[in-house]
Amino acid sequence: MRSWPAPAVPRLPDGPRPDVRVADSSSRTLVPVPGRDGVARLYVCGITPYDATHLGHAATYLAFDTLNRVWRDAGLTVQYAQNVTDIDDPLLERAARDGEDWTALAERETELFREDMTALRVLPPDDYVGAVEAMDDIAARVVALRGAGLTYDLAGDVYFPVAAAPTFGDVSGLDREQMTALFAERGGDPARNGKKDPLDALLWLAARPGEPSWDSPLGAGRPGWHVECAAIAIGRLGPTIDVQGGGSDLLFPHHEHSAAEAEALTGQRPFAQAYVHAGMVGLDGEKRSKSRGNLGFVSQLRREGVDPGALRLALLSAHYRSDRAWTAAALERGQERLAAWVAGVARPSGPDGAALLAGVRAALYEDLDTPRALQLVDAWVAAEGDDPAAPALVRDVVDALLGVPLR
Ligand code: 5CA
Ligand code: ZN
Repeated sequence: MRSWPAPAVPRLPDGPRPDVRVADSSSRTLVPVPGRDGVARLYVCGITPYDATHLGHAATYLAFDTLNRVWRDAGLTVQYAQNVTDIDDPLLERAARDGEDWTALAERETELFREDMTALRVLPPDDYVGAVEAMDDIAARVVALRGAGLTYDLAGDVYFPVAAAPTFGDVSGLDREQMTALFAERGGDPARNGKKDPLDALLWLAARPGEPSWDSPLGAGRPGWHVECAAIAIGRLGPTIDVQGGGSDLLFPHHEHSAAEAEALTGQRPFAQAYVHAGMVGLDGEKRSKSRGNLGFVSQLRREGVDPGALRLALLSAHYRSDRAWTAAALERGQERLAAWVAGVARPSGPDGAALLAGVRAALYEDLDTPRALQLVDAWVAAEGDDPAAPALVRDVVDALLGVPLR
């Protein structure tokens, strides 16, 4: 698929740089993600294109954009792949509800997402891959699993048995009861008769009347959700990656199952060095819900004339891992901040710019502490100083690491 245009990223001067570390949901520790051979491999789960881009989506993609910018600043080459779940039940359900063709819905929402990401200056993935365009590859992976004896058939559908994954549960660290509850909530089918284990997940869904399907050696049908991401990640980034990213709603079953299926396919473990999860953004009072449809959309705020830089600062003002409410006050604070920072870098001189850069690096390299980075820039703006090179440097720091142009 077409990705979106890359914004320019200023190169920052050398200086002290700690190791990049991120919170890994699997080990529940901060782990260094320095990449191998100077390459950092990043897979971030993309949208299901029927309600893009709400502010929760935006917050999650900004978190991984910060990681991408930090890695580049650290001198690593980043290989970044992202999918688009452009065929799945929720998309078909929304299209049916609105009497719209599902392909038209998916194309329109994907295009809107590209426009929103461009406006927010999110660095584009190198590989932006739709499930539909990857169909043959995904089917081939399911065929490979079947050839290895790691699947079973149920009334024409193909399942991945969790019994084939010796470390199933290690990504999320959840117990069986918790897994079973979440599986039912998040698209699984624990109660289906004939499954060997309630937690087994669909790899291939045989064609249903009235639903789209694709021919394959498995018969006509379409892929399960988890193997879509496993196949695209392996196909584009190789057998193991540095970071598997997404919102915390993807921890189980999605990332648990896609890791198990990827490991079954490649024989290499762990699939990802770190499983990194952004917190859920909701409306006041319903923090933990996905709040689909009523959370507000990036495109709507853009239409209202909100500066995308202010929106970015508002979304980065909380730590990416915290579940949080979106409020009008956060946006106002982002707008005030942007104005103050623009004025701050327009001064003929300011406090020590190299010290600010070192501080921002230290904050962001340690689990993407954007609230701390924002406070450091606030403090720099609020203080006086006689470093004539500082305003231009701080402008570049904010542009390169926080993605906000100050002009
Ligand atoms: N297509 C799948 C992933 S393969 C999917 O979850 N799509 S999505 O459109 O529902 O979500 C896209 C991304 O936004 C996912 O990483 C998801 O975890 C994240 N996300 C969804 N809702 C929120 C929210 N309210 N707050 C933060 N992140 C969210
Ligand atoms: Zn995914």
